[in-house]
Amino acid sequence: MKFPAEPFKIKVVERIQTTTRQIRERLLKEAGFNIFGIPAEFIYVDLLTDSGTSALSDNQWAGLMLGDESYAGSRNFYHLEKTVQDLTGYKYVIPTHQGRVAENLLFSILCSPGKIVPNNTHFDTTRANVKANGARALDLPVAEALDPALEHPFKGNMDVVALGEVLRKERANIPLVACTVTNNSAGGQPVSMENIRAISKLCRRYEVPFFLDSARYAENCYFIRERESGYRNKSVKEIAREMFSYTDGTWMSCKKDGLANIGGFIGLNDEELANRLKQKLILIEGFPHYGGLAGRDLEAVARGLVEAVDEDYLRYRTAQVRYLADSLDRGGVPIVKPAGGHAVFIDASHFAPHIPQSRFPAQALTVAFYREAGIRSVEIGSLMFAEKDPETGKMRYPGLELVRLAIPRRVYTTMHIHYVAESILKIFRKREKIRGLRIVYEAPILRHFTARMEEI
Ligand code: PLI
Repeated sequence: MKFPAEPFKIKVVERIQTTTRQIRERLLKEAGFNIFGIPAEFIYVDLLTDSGTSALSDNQWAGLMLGDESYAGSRNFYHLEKTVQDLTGYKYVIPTHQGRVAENLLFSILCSPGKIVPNNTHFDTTRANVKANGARALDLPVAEALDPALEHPFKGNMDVVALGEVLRKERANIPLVACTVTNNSAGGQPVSMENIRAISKLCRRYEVPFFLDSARYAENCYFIRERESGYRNKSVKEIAREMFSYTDGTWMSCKKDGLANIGGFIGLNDEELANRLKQKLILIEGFPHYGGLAGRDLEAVARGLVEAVDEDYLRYRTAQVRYLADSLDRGGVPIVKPAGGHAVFIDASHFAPHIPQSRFPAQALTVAFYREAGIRSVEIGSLMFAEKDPETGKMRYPGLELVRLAIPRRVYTTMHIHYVAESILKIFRKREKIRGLRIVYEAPILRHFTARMEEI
């Protein structure tokens, strides 16, 4: 087994209950076949997200006890500020309670109708926040990203030729260029330093600010070290400093590579923009020394950010994800290759080719995984992304129909991961029995969270 043992031992455990198939059937019906509606206590292995689901270390728990809940000037804020400055090199650090608030703040200041925000691939809340401020979210992934079976070290890259074209034609309408590391919506794939440098060069030439969506930057930097020439002897921290040095700012959901259950921040060098962000922050989140977080949470984030660049941790982390990917791949399950940093993505169009995109094949797999094995996963396909073309009225379907098995950090053991692999292989062997779905209720935005469906 190519699997480094966990570089930690377990000090506290949380019981998880097993359920019968009968209970799971009932819960699926009650939830309208939407996995977001299943109470977590009835889930055996929860791979819905790696966001906010990390296990804290003893060091972080100790930090929680040192929370300074002062409204202004909390020592935990200064600790967080110094930690972020040290890891990123940015001058200004603005805490927010999670990533999407950082997006909301930034885009409500920089975006307006007619503007365009290019990104390698926008995450769903990023896209929604760009749109909510009247602008257009433009995805520019490299062509390799759209071929799930293709092995390529940096499938998260942005198409810089396309970016150059857009900047040349639309410069006046582009308030910022973003790049998501790792590229969550395109399989958790990393972006190379070479690509980041090329994006930066273009942004500097056209004088457009360049921001990273750095939710999983530590995993991205670890992949750079492993896969890109010239980085083998550099520390993840050094790689991160170089990566951030090519940009003007970042927003980060610290619920991923901050190893925290809540938290986020914006880091940047532009003093005037930082001041505008802080004014808006006071309106929607709170004073700039806590940004919607308790002092104890600021401390957990500050400590988690440092633990997340530990190389023993990152080696185990990426190997655990790869172990699941390899186990599925060996059994013939079609997955996005290579394994991502935080998740394994199953290619539902090939897993269940008998279900057309209009009947949500990836969502149907999430139902099957829960029904058969109590595993919760998430759809990243038509339920999340299909939309009506405003001109033709026809449905536009996404290029990929994926199911994400996102692995929480430091939570599940090798045996849990093995259970997941074995269960999915079993379902794969009788895949023709999986049924498509039809929507009976949907909300106007971000419908996948609350849609209700029935089986066809
Ligand atoms: O969940 P938030 O609001 O802390 O962060 C939003 C967010 C921004 N960017 C990226 C790349 C994300 O992956 C992201 C949140 N991701 C979630 C919730 C996920 O399950 O992947």
